[in-house]
Amino acid sequence: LFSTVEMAPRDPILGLNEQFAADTNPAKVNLGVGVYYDDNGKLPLLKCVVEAERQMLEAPKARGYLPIDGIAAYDKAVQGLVFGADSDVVTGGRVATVQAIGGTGGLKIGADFLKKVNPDATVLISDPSWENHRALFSNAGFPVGTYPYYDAENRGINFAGMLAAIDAAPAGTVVLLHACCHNPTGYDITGEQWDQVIASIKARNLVAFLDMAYQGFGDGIAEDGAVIGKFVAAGLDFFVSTSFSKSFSLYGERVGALSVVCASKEEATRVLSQLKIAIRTNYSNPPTHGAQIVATVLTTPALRTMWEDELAAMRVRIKEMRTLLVEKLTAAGVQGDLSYIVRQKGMFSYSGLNKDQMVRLRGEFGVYGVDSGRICVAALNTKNIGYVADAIVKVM
Ligand code: PLP
Ligand code: TYF
Repeated sequence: LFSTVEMAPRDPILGLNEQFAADTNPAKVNLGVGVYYDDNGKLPLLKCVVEAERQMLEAPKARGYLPIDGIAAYDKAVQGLVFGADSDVVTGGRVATVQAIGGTGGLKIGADFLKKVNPDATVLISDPSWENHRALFSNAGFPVGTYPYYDAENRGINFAGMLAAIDAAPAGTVVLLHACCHNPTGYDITGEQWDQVIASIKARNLVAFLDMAYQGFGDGIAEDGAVIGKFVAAGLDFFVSTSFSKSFSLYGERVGALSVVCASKEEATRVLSQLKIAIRTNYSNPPTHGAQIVATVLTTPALRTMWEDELAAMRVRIKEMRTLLVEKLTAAGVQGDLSYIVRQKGMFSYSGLNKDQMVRLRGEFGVYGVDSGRICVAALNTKNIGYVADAIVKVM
C-alpha cells in the first residue's frame, strides 16, 4: 500500500526548528518560526492567562462536548474584538462566528464552506504569502493564484500591481488578504489603499477573506481591527479568520475563530448551519481549554486590561528591536536607507538578504531565518541582537 508513497517536503518554516534544535552552536539564534519571545529569549506565559487558569481551577468544570460552533461566550467575545461589540453587523446578528482550531482551523473551515458555495472560484493570495495559505486552499480543492505584493526594488508594496490583479479577477474570485502585519514581508497597505482594494472587490463582485493572525501587533487592537470596519462599512459579505496563538501566547492550545459577515440575520443562521457541517466532518467539535481561557480574559474587565497591557508590551518591544537593529547595523557600517525595518509591522522583517546569505547565516553563525530572507524580529532581544547584526553584516 505504501511502497510508492513519496517523501513529502518539510514545511520550510517549521522544518527549521528541527535543524535549529540539532545545532550545537552555543550562540545560535532562532529567527525562523513566527513566535514571540521576551527579552530573555523565553516564550512568555501571559499573567492574564495564568490568572484565568487559576480562576478556572477554583471552579473546575467537567469536560463535556462543546457545541459544534464552540463556547458561546468565546464566539461573542471574538465578535466584539474583531467587529466591535456595538457594530451593526454584530448587534443585527449578521455575523456567523465559530470557534476554530487556531487561525489555521478558521481558514480551513472557511475554505471548505467556500468550496460548497463557490466551487468554481479561484483563490488569490499575495505574492509572497504565508505558504500554508496556498496548501490549505489547494487541499480544499481550489486553484490558487497570486496577486503582486512585495516590491523588492523599492522595499515596499507593488500596490499598483496588486490593485490591477484584483481589478482583473473574475467575479466570485476569493481574495485572501492579510488584515495586518503581513506575513512574511511586514509591509501593510495604508488605509487609503485599503479603500481602493475594497472598492475594487465590491465593483468586481469578489469574495474577501481576511486573515487576522496578528491583531494588536501592528499599531494596536482597535487600530489593527479598523480594516474590518472598512469592509463592514462597504456593505460586503466577507470572511475573517482570527488567531490568538500570538496575541495570547497560546500557540499550543490552538485557539482561533472564523467569522462570516452576511447580508441578513436569516442568512447568517443558514451560513452558521453550514459552517457547523464543515466542523463536524473535520473534527466534530472544538477543544475546551484554550477558548475558555480567552473567553475568561476577554470578558473579565480586570483580566482584559491586563491582556491589553501585556499585548502592548509585546508590540512595543518588537518596535524597539526594529529600532535597535537599525542602530546596530548602521554602527557596524551598513550603508544605505534601513528605515524599511522600522516601517514594517508585526513580527516579521523581509531583510532583503538572499538565500545564499540566509544559508551562510545559519551555517556559519547559527542564525536561523527563512530562505526567503524573512527574519522574526519578535525573537530578537537585547542579548542576541548585537550578535545577529554582526552576523548579518558579515554575510552582506
Ligand atoms: N495566518 C498567518 C498569516 C499566520 O502567520 C499564522 C501563523 O501561525 C496563521 C494564519 C495560523 O495561526 P495558528 O497558529 O493560530 O493556526
Ligand atoms: O509563519 C510563521 O512562522 C508562523 C508559524 O506551517 C507557522 O505563522 C509557520 C508554518 C506553519 C505553521 C505555522
